[in-house]
Amino acid sequence: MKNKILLVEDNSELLQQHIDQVSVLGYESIGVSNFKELKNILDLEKENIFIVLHDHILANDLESNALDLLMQNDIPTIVFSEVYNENIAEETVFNGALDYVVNNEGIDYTYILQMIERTYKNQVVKAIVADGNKTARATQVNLLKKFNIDSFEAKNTLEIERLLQKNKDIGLVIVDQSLDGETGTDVILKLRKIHSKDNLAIIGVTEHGHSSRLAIEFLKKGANDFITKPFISEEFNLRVMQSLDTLEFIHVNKQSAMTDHLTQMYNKRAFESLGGEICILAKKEDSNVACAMLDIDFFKKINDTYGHHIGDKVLVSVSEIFKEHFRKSDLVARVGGEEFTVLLSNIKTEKVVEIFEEFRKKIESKVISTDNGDITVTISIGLYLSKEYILHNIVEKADGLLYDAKNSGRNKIKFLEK
Ligand code: GH3
Ligand code: MG
Repeated sequence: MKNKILLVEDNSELLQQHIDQVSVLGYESIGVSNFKELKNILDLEKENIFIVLHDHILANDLESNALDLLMQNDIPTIVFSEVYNENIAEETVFNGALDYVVNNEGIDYTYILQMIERTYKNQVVKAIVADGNKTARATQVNLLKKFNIDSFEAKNTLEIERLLQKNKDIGLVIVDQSLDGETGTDVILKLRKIHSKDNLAIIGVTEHGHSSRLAIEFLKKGANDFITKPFISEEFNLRVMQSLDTLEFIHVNKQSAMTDHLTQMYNKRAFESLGGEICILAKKEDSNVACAMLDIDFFKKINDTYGHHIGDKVLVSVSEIFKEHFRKSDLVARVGGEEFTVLLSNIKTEKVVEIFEEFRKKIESKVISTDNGDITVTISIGLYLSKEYILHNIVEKADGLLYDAKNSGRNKIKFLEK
């Protein structure tokens, strides 16, 4: 991913001020103060720059040429100025800048920093522009491109659905009211039956001079937002930014609600939700499901001997072995203090026993270094393989087997296939 910010500023004091401001976001920044330097930097670093901050008032040859050169190179550029001039603002954005930011009491970095963050993250977001009119589609595709968003074009629900199925990184659909044989409101209604508001942002675009009734209909049918034609690109950008920020906020919160803070593994809630999905899919495909309950042996003794913080360190070390040993497609979760669950489907008997036996050995041989000396732990495992698909029941069976493993000496697997 491109990760550098380019600052175009002829005043060295201001340049340093901008560098200090953007450094809080953790991106690397490069400054240029004349046109020659700009050309050299673009030759060397073009592939690494995701945004440019460009001072509007520049003293030397930068003023007339810099923006043109940046636009030729398709690099998202925010022009800022301490003096407001409506004509210049419009002309600058019209000529291809992403935004024109003004503040006559010094530069307001809050908004600029937001734009920088969004433009950076947009590198991994894709969008669909659905409009019956080719020119209108092209205009919006261009606007999104300036904002670092790659987009696809579509004319109806079928095309949108095909694109969504093929490209899981699509986060935004912009739907015009006039499409090929359909209305935008109908399309939104259909899309919302499959794609929820917290997974896919939809912005409805009203027709020229339309009443606010249509905007209301868009929102009622499930659009996250709407925009009224004719719009200026700044408004378009802001609405896109707002929708994507909200989507991301929901995603981060969801992730956090499903994650165990100490180990960053899935928690019990995530296990129940994702485990349920694995069972439904396995049933559909008539695959078997393996469920393992794992519990660290005599963990209480570690806390009692070394203290709770060392116990935590042991849990983190064990979680790292889980992450390294199991595949991304296996569901692994910390479901209790020192208790873990693994769920995998479509697996042969010998293979599943081998996987867990290897894991047991890895835990046993791992030496965990702490301030209080080296620690080793062992783990007991209950493993149940079956064609049963009710999560609660198979977890209970695996739990019973874990109990047997504990009672028959610990540091072992009790396996049952049904
Ligand atoms: P067994 O072999 O029978 O499983 O014995 P055990 O000592 O591992 O099991 P027991 O259930 O008696 O004790 C589990 C301990 O795990 C008690 C609890 O304080 C500790 N524990 C639970 N969650 C955490 C945690 O997040 N951090 C730490 N350090 N300890 C925890
Ligand atoms: Mg235990």
